Amino acid sequence: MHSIPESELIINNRGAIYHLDMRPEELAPMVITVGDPNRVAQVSKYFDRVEVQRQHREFITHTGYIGNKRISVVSTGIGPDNIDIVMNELDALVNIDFETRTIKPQLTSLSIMRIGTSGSLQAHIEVDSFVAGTHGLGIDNLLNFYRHSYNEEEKQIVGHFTTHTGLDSHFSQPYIATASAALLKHFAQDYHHGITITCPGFYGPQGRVLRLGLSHPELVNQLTSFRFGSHIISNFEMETSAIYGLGKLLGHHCLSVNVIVANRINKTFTKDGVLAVERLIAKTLGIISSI
Ligand code: R1P
Ligand code: URA
Repeated sequence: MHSIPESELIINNRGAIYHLDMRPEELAPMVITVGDPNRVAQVSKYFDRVEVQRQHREFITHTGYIGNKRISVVSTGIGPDNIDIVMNELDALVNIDFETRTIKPQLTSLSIMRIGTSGSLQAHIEVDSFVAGTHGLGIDNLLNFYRHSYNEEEKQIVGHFTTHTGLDSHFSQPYIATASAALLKHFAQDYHHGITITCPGFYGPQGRVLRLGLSHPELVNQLTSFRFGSHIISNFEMETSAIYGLGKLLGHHCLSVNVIVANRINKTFTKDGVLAVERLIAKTLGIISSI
C-alpha cells in the first residue's frame, strides 16, 4: 500500500500532526472549529472536564466531555488557507495510520461544526441573530485546487450566482458545497437559514472601503439581491465554504453557525461582540450535546 512521504504528511517527535500538534487519540469525533484562538476556552469552559490541551501557532485545541459526549474545540485562525490545513489534518488524524503512513481501510466521518462571527447581507437578519449556513459559496478559490463535483442543485446555484455577479476568471471561479442535512435539521429554531458566502478577505473582498477603491463595487448589492428558488444569501465570513467543500470531499458532516456582528445593509454593529458570541456558544453547545 502507498506510504505517504514525510514531506507530505508531517508528524512531529510527539507523534502529532505538524500544525495542529495533535495525536490521533487526542481528537474527539465531534469537532467544533472557531476562528479566534481565545474562543477555544470560551467553549471548553462548558465542558464537564478537559482532558487534552494543545497549542501550536494559532491552532489551540481542547478536548473534553459534556456528559458522555467527547468534543474537541479547535481554533482555525482566520481564512480559507488555514481551513485547508485544519481540515486536512483533522482528517489525517482519523483516516491515516501514522505508523504505516497509509490510508486506513475503514474511514471515519467526523462531525465538524464551526461557531463563528459573520456579517449579514439581509436587512432582516439583524445583529446578534444566529445563522446556520445551508450552503457555503466560496469566492476564495480554495476548493478549485481539488477535484470536485456538484449535485444538480449545487450546479444550478453556482451557475446562477456566477452569471448574477459576473465573478469568474477575474477573481476566482465561485464554488459551492452543501451543509450536512443531518446536522442542519437540529438548527431549525432560533437560527436563520441561508447561503453563507466565504471571502478571501475582510475588507475589499467583503466590499469594505477604507482607503482603497474596489474593483467590483457592486458586490454587496449583488449578494443581497441574489435569489435562486427559495435560496437567499444570508451572510458572509471567511471559512464556511472551505469547511463544507473539503468536508464533503473527505466524507465529514459539516455545519457552520455564525452570530451576526455587523449588518452591512443597515450599517449596524453589535453593541457587545463577546456577549453575542457567548450566546451563540451556549445555544449551539446545548443542541450539540443533545444529538
Ligand atoms: C474576521 O474578523 C473573522 O471573523 C469571522 C470571519 O470568518 C473571520 O475569521 O469568523 P471568526 O469570528 O470565527 O474568526
Ligand atoms: N466576520 C467577517 O468576515 N465579516 C463581518 O462582517 C463580520 C465578521
